[in-house]
Amino acid sequence: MTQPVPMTMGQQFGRRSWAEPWKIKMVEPIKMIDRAGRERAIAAAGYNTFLLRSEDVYIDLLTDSGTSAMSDRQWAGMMLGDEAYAGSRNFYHLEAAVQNYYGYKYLVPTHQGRGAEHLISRSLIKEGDVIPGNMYFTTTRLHQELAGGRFVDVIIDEAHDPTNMHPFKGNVDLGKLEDVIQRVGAAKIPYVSLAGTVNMAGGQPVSMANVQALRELCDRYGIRLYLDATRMAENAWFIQQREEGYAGKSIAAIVKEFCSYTDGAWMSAKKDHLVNIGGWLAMNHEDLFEAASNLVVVYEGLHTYGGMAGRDMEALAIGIEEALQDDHMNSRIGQVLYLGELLTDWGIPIVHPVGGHAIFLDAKAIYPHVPQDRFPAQTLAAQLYLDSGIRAMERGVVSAGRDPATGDHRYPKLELVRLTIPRRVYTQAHMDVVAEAVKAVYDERNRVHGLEMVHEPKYLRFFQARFAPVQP
Ligand code: P71
Repeated sequence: MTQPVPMTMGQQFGRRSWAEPWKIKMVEPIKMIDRAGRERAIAAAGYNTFLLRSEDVYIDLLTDSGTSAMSDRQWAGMMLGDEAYAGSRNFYHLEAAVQNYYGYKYLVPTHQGRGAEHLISRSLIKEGDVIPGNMYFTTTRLHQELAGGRFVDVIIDEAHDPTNMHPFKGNVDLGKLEDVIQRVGAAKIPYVSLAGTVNMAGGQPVSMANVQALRELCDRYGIRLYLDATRMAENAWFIQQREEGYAGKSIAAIVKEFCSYTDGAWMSAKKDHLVNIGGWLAMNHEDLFEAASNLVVVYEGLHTYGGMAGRDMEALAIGIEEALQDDHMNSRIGQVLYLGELLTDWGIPIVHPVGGHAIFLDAKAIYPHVPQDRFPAQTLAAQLYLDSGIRAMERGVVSAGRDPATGDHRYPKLELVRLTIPRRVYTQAHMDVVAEAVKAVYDERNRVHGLEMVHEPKYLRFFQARFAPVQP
């Protein structure tokens, strides 16, 4: 009798296995608390994974934001912090890294992404303005609204369909954009807000052809184009893999070309750039630089640190360089794809194609019997924690918030739970444990009935809202 030959994961999926371009030098212990403890913890957190204590979490897939592992070079850089109040040498290193890899002329540092969103929104948006963009992001849209603007979604329709296999579901629908311009007039549009690998659509990329066409359209109407570059390096990987003519180009070259079609960018460096804190706003126009580098001293700190310590800026400058290496990006997104392949093989409904930073579980498809005002995604995230101490994030009706005009819930088409993979932190074995947990929760799907919201804060409610289980 012949025994089955053991197969590596690569062999099982009909390809050669890949491995991370690093080895582990320091570890942080984690543990799973028992079922009774998990039941107590999630109830105490009001069934909101943002309100759990991290100590009670086993594998933390809440976010890839600020949760990356820094390299030995970055930690060495932390020791080289020049903590002068003004003109720190680490600022000039950071400025050079942004100029070199992203190609923008001027840099304004900020403590994280939303600091930069605040500065660009306050600098450019006037009461009554309209900001078109490729799907909202929570903090981006809130800052646009707080500055007096209104966000209008101009992403292609395919982005709202979790099963559509379009390779660039982050693309702007140029027809929708032109309609908005014609309806409100170019004078009311301070800029188009373009995001790389669109977070709320499932980490879906924008093609080079789309940004080129967008540039032309914006030029025709004299409108500026600013980029949310938070996960632009990941976007570049998809262009390299999927777009004709880019297979032989490096991630760094693709990022630089993409940014050359835009007028500037804001950045949450806590993602692509492999640091635990940091952000920036960069631009080519001097008027925005003037306005933002003045406002930054009011809200963040002096224009040569913007809320970061010197050591943070040094780790960030080094992180930029590491983030744009092809072998890093292959293993980063390779790990996300690995988890996606397992779940797909097991018939679990997720957003396709798999995006750059996370797997998005389709809560509407998993819990078709839970109406959207019973918060299917919030419910699924709580169930996953109960099963195995894995922390995920709701990205559905709770995140979408209320319409400021009508006060009703905004009901997004996508009702998702995000399993976000931190960079360089977890192993393939962790991904196996996650896949098995998702499968266990999926198999029990008919036993849950949803949640009701019992406390709702005014701003960004998903962070602090509290829920209670509903009975059938
Ligand atoms: C993520 C985050 C962090 C977050 C923010 C809000 C709700 C839940 C979690 C932050 C982003 C982002 C994009 C595309 C700007 C920010 C803000 N994402 N643009 O995905 O994804 O940056 O957090 O550094 O202020 O978990 P900031």
